Formats: sequence, structure tokens, C-alpha cells
Amino acid sequence: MNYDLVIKNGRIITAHTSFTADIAIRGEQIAAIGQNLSGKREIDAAGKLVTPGAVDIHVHLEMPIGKFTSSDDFFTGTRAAALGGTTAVVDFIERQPGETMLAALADRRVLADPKVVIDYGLHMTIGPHDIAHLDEVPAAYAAGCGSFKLYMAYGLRLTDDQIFKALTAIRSVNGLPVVHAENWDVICTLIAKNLANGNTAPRFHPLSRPAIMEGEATGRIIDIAALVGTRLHIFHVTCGETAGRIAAARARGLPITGETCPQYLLITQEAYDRPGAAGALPVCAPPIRTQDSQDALWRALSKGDLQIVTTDHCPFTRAEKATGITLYDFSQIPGGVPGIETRFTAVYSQGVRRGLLTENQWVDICCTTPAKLAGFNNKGDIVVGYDADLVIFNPEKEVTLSAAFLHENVDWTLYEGMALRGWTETTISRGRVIVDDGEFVGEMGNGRFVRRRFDD
Ligand code: DUC
Ligand code: ZN
Repeated sequence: MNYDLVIKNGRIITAHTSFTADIAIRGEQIAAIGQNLSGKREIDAAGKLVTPGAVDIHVHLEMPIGKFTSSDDFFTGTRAAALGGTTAVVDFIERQPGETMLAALADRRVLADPKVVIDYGLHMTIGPHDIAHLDEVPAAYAAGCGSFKLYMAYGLRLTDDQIFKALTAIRSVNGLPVVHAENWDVICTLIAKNLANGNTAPRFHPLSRPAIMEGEATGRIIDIAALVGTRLHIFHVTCGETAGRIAAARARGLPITGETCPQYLLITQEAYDRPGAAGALPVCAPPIRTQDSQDALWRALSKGDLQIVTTDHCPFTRAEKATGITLYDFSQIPGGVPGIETRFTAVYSQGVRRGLLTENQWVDICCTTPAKLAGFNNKGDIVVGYDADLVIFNPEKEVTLSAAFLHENVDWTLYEGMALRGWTETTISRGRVIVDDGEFVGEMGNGRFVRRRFDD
């Protein structure tokens, strides 16, 4: 009885192998994997899958965007994540004018530390005003911001020379650049043209942000990254045009990775045709696209041309989403959709159950590679000495998704009425059971800020 907690008889699924065994936890770490282990508390996982905790390296919690702030805070958002089997997330820092990167990091931690129920990291955003402050990048990296976010769209977008300078600074500390890649100039032109022609409804949102311009921006920044000699991670890939650029770069031997998100894997752009404010709900950027794009994304995940699935979780309420409708301007709809609770199940149900991915790929895509990529060096795998971040997943449990069933702090879900198979029953965060038989039993503030780095 020298272990604190033992998960017994589960089928352990890692990125590379599947086998039945017990997992013993002492304190916060995995202490043993074997047969007939016993502990002070034992959970029988017979008939269940035991996986590493899922890792979501792209979430926006209580994030101000324009006149709104995303509706999940660091408590409700990480609680919903835990209920969906996620045990680590990475959110964002945006420096205010006059603030140093370290002060901005401290500010964000003041918001997050008391509320998070799972471990978390923060990407440091480098906007146009930060280019004069790139000498702060080493301090931000040393303080645990292992990754840096660049935008090629919106007010925070960088020009190509600024991208070159930012990538060079990030490269000098061995950090990971992550990028929102879209061709902003062309998008602005198309938005203006559509609005001028009276095309104000949400269905003109995807038509103003064409797939080919996402591919173009991706190809451009990949080549700048190649010139600098840095790796690069492409956020929210929505289409074959972008996945193809990533695959071609990887074939050239370049260290480029890409992610997609459930909204692009489960929904198609007909959702923007829904009447009234319902058509505004799926507005996010880059937009949700055609069935052909969706099929290309599943193929890319299956072949390894895309490496991970994240959520880009960024919820706004129905009323906030409706503003673009009342203003007759789709470009005023706050961009972003919820998804932090449903990712692990969505990829299992729609990927593994439909035969598009193996169980090992599911774990690799949702847990192991995101952890490795983002510099969570002790997470994302089931290995003695790693953090005991684990999930007991019932592969047979059928759920019908609805806003009422989910715990995200928002009054809608993109997946209303969708039936999925497979659900998280138990979530363990550094040895503590925080979701027990589907109920949240964790505590606010028990998550920790993880200093992510790549040199050990
Ligand atoms: N896209 C969104 O739709 N919302 C948040 C940020 C982003 O890139
Ligand atoms: Zn995002």
C-alpha cells in the first residue's frame, strides 16, 4: 500500500502503444506501471481507456477582443476543460502600451493563478508595438513563456519585415513561434467590397476570407521562417490549401507544424446560412469551410501532415454574437467559438470511431505531441516520473451535446444535438482526482503556471 492512488485494469493508450496494466501514483507523479499494484485509493478502470491528460495549447480565456471579453474565465474555462479530459492549456498574454513583457506576464498570472483548476502556460504575443522591445524576449522566455504568438491579421498583425525581426528574436532563445496566418490586405478588400454591395449576412464571412489566402499567408511565413532558420507552428488550419503548404515544407525538411480545431473537423460553412443570429454563432477566423476542406483536414491528420488538434476556444454569448446582425455587418461579429470541453471526445468519436484515426493517433494528436510541441516536458505521456495527469475515458458512453449538458460559460454550443460516442469519466491532475465519475471535484487555484522551455 505504498502508492497514493492506483488506476487498475484499464487499457492504457499512449501515442505508440496500447496495453492493459495498472498505473500507480505517488504524490504528483506516476510512480509505477505494472500488474497487481495497490494503493490507498484504487479506481477500477476495467473496460475503460486510460490516456494521458489531454493538452490544449490554444485557448482564449477572459480575453478582451474589441468591445467584448470571452465569456469563460480561468475558472469556468479550465473546469470545462477538465470535465472534457484536458489537464493543461496554453492561453495568451497581450502587453499593454508602456508595460514590459514581464509585467504583462505578471498581470495575466494575477488573473489566472487563483482560478485555474489545471496546469497552464502562456504564449507571449508580439504585436507591432513590441518590435521595438524584442530585447525583452529572452526575459519572457526565461520566465516561462516558451512560445510567442504572431498575427498576420487584425490590429496586431505584423508586416513581413516585422515577422522577420520577431522570428529572429524568438529563434535566438530557442522559443516556439506560433502564428495566425491569413492575408489581411486581401481580406479587408473583400470585406469592404461585400459590405458595399449590401452583402452583410454571416455567410459572407467565409467568402471574405478565402482558403487560398490562408494558404498564401502560411506559405509566406514558412519561407520567412526558413530564411531565419526557426521552427514554426501554424495555428487553426482550416483547409487543404494550408495543410498542403505545411506538408510541402515538412517534405523540404523544415521544422514546421500545424494544428486544426474541432469546429473545422465537425462543421461546414453552411452553418453560416442559418437564419438570424444563429448564422453569427459559428463566426471565427479563419472561417469554417466546405466539406472538401473538412475531408482534407481529416486526411492531413491521418497522414501526419497536421500534427495536433487544439480548440481556439474563445466563446462569446448569443447576445454578443448577434451584434453583427443588428448592425448589418458580419465583420462586427466577435470572432470565436467554444470547444474546450468537447475536443477530446470529438476527435475520438469522429476520428477513431469512424476509422479515420487509430486510438494511438488520437492520443498523439490530443495529448503527446501538443505537450512536446509547447514545452510541457513532464506531461502528455504515461511514463514513470511524469506528472500524473491522466484520464479514464469510457469509449462506449454516448452523449448528446447541448449547452445545458456542457459546462462552458456560454449559452450555446456549435454542436447542439450532436451525438458522440466516448466521454471522460475521471480526470486526474498531478495526482489529484478533479473529475470523478463525470462530476467536477477539483479546486480553484490548484492548477499551476508551467514554465515552458525547450533546452532540457
Ligand atoms: N480567431 C477567432 O475567431 N477568435 C479568437 C482569435 C482568432 O484567431
Ligand atoms: Zn486563437
